Amino acid sequence: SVVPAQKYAPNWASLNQRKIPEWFQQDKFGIFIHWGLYAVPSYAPVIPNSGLSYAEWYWYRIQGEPQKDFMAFHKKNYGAGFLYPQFESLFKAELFNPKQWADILKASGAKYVVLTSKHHEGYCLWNSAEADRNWGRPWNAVTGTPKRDLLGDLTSAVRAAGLKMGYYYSLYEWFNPLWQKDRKRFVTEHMLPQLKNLVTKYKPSLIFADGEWELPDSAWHSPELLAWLFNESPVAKEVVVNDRWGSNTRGKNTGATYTTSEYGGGMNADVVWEESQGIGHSYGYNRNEQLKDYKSARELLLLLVDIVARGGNLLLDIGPTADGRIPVIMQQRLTEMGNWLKINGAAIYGTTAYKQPYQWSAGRMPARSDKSYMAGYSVPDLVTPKKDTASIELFFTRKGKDLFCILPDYKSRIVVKNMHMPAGAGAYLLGADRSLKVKNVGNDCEIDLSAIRPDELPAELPVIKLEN
Ligand code: FUL
Repeated sequence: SVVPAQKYAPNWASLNQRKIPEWFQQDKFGIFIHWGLYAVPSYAPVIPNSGLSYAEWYWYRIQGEPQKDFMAFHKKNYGAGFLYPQFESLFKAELFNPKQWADILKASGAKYVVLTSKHHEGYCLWNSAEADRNWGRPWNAVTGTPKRDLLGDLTSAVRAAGLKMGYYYSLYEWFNPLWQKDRKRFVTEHMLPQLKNLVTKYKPSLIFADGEWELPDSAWHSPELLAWLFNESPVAKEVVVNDRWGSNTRGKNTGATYTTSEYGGGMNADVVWEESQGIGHSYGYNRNEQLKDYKSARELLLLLVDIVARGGNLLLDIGPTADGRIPVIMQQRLTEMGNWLKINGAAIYGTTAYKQPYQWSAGRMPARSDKSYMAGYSVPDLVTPKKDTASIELFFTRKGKDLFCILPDYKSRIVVKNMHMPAGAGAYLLGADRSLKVKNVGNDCEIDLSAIRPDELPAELPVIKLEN
């Protein structure tokens, strides 16, 4: 019998020969879902740009490294003797309707979904031989209180809506008894077979590994696991993986893996990358957040546009509730984003960053960092809000020879400095069947929007397509 040649060997030099499947960079926009037992207390202090505001870390904050806000909240509402695993019986997902979720996810304009199959707490949204072992109690949604394969049911609905399905999977589990006793055995007897079960059974298009920092990649057997994934697994062709495979892998091994930034931290726009963050300051649902803590639809669109203009993807997170709902305000945000994308999606999907020295036909484009090319607008740099307030006045994305200019605000006349429109090129407003007047003036190019009143604009953040 003929044994098929193994394309990739279990080492990074070989694994990095595999290029990231194209769909990932084309799709641009995904929805992250953090759902687990932490949805029951769903509490964290609201501290922008701090991991302390992550509600999904609740267990660790009361038991791993106790933190005062979490401790006080827990004691007051559940009692000091109430143990985190007792939340399991309160995680019922009784209103969970996968079709409703899929409709909302689809309406956002996102093309892929990434669900927490298992976060650091170890509780799984699907069942496997490994799930309950060592815990001495049901520790997954099928044998536990929901009595339902939450992951499987959502996967089917998401796929039926035409979106790709991927999973977040934490390599380690804070308090798994086997992890605490014998890490080597945890890796070989628990983590590896469990992740293989997830892949084989549900065939994800993407794996967002996490919780990798406790051990180096060799101790996790990550190169072997990825070789299996890329050579033999049922998703060998289309699967996309992130960069969290060991304490030594984040931001490295670009080629096989994409780089993950988190609330702006760790961003590197020179590689294939994906930014993730929530609508507020947490991934898991945090009941302690107020409306002012949530980004508006306009801010979320600016975030998306800013990231895509730098060549990245946005994985926007939502946190469903323990009873199985996507909070209505989150539904509203996602729907508004989708409404904008219906009109302006051409400027997002399948585009690349505009990068110097790119020549737009005979024209010249200004550098992304040149803040002088258009005057008048100032929007906060949403990816790194702490660092600076960049005055980004016009975002560019590119598709083939066409350029898209995304305007944070309406202006009757736009001057793009140091750019010339080539003869025969046209300018159009997306969503409105009108071409715009453009002329070259000196070194610059002027686009005239005065024939369109602001109230006639097809969308907030209007997009001008410069078509060659
Ligand atoms: C981090 C985790 O610790 C957070 O809880 C969250 O899941 C984020 C996407 O990754 O490393």
